[in-house]
This record gives sequence, C-alpha cells and structure tokens, in this order.
Amino acid sequence: MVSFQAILVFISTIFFFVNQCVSADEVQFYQNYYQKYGGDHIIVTDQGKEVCLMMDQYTGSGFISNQHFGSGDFSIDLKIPNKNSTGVITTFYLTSLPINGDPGIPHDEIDFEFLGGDGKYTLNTNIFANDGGSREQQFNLEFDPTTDFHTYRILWNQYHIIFYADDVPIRVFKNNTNYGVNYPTNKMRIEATIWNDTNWVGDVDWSQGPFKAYYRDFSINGCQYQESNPQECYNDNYYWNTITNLSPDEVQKYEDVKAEQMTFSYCMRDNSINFPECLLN
Ligand SMILES: *[C@@H]1O[C@H](CO)[C@@H](O)[C@H](O)[C@H]1NC(C)=O
Ligand SMILES: *[C@@H]1O[C@H](CO)[C@@H](O)[C@H](O)[C@H]1NC(C)=O
Ligand SMILES: CC(=O)N[C@H]1CO[C@H](CO)[C@@H](O)[C@@H]1O
Repeated sequence: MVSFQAILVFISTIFFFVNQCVSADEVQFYQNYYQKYGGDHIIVTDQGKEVCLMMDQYTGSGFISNQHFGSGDFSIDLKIPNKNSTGVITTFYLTSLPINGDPGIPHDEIDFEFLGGDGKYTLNTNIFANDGGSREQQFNLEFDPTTDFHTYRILWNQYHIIFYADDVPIRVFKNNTNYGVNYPTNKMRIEATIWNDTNWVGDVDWSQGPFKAYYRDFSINGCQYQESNPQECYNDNYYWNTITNLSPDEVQKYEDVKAEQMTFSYCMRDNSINFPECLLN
C-alpha cells in the first residue's frame, strides 16, 4: 500500500513539473498580450516565443496584457538594448491606467524601468498607489542586463510587493495601510515598452539606433480581476497569496542588495516625511 501511494505521489510530482515546464515554454505572446503601439517597431519571432521592441527617431513601441489582474506573480525575461543608449527607457510594469490614459481613475503602478546612460544602465523601480508615485529606488545590478536575458519579477499580493531580479529580491514594499501608507488596490494590466524622456534621462543619440529590447516567456501567473468580486484575488488558493515573508536566504540577499547595489531611494529626499513608510522599514 505504502509503495503504491509513493508511486502515485512520484508520478503526480513528475506530471506537475513536466506540466509546469511545458506551459512556461510554450505560452505564446498573443495568448496573453497584444501590441499597444509602435506599428512595425514590434517584431514577434520564434513562433511567438520572442518579441523585439524597437525604438528609433520615429517611434518607440509597447505591448499590453489582454487581462486585468488583482494580484499575481508576474515575470518576464528581458534583454536590454546594448547600444550606447542614453535617454532610452526599457520597461516591464503593472499599471491601472487605461489605454487612453484617462486621468479620472486612481493611478496605481509598479515599475521596472531601465534607464540607459552613457555606456551603463540604472534600474529604476517605482510604485504609484492611488497617487503620483515618486517612490523611486534605483540599482546598479551585479550583472550586465544588456548581454543576456534575465528574469524580472513582480510579486503583488495583499501583504507586500516584491521586485526580483533573477530570484534576488531587490525591493520590498509592504502593505502598511494600517499606518496610513497608500497601497495599490486597483486592477492593473501588464505592459512593456521602449520609450524616451529627455527631461528625465537626457537626449537620445538617434544615430545609435534603432534600439532593440528582447522579451521572452509570456506566461502569466495572475488573478484575473473580477469587478463583481475583487476580494477573490486575495484568496489563498493562489500560491502567491501564501507568500507572506521573504525566506531567510532571501532576507540575506535583500540586505546585500540594499548595502551594495541600491544607489538611490526616495526616502533620502527632503520630502520623505510625506512617505510614512520611510520611517517604518
Ligand atoms: C492591506 O492590509 C490590510 C490589513 O492590514 C487589509 O485590510 C487590506 O485589504 C490590504 N490591502 C490590500 C490592497 O491588499
Ligand atoms: C553616448 O551617446 C551620447 C549622446 O547621446 C554621447 O554624448 C556620449 O559621448 C556617447 N558615449 C559613448 C561612450 O559613445
Ligand atoms: C521616438 C520617440 O518616442 N520620441 C519621443 C522622445 O521624447 C520626446 C519628448 O521628450 C517626444 O517628443 C518624442 O516623440
């Protein structure tokens, strides 16, 4: 009897892992996303398993998820443009802003933004929670994001938002609503873009273009938002909602990142008094 059960567990474990691998590898771009803008500056290749977002002096480009989500464990594999790309911004983020940018709705957003500089990159992260954001934290990653694909991940549940770069937690934003801190609650979609912002990161040298960012792995682990039952996305049946703390190993990695890779935090600004979380963490 025991061995029979053991065999069953064994078989179902194998089935589980095979199933996971197959689904992660084979999800094609158009199953979960569509082009938001940029005309022919977005190129889908490898039977929908890779997307190239391009920007030149005429336009950038971007894609957006079909669904809205209320929680999830969102990730993508990304390789950043490898040219001298001052002024080029490559992103992967969640946003509540509708496609026409209607300013009437509360703005929640969770951002990974790679800011191209003179031969180097800064990873900017930001969080908007029913407001204007301004919660930047910036990092010099320990790897070069331009030479290979790396996995960037946003875990968003009712307890915290965790930003990961290759399984290293680089930022944790806790749900401190009990202390008067705003926290994202609105339905959000996933977007990825390549764009430029002269005022923020400087002028682009268009002669260095076109700038190309490559994305892979279009599987999505998220709770589809239901207007009639938003609370459903806090259900423990979703594995990401059972993640309430960093593991001891992750705590150590996170401390190392804060000490060695974080180059800026909004909590260092004079107006950080407006952000109660700066005193809590
Ligand atoms: C944040 O935490 C509070 C409890 O501390 C909870 O009531 C609330 O639903 C949480 N907010 C979100 C958006 O999950
Ligand atoms: C990179 O391009 C900028 C213009 O956008 C230029 O000022 C800078 O000298 C270039 N750096 C290198 C290393 O080519
Ligand atoms: C190609 C592209 O998107 N260019 C934009 C760069 O940024 C300026 C404003 O900072 C826009 O006016 C351009 O359209």
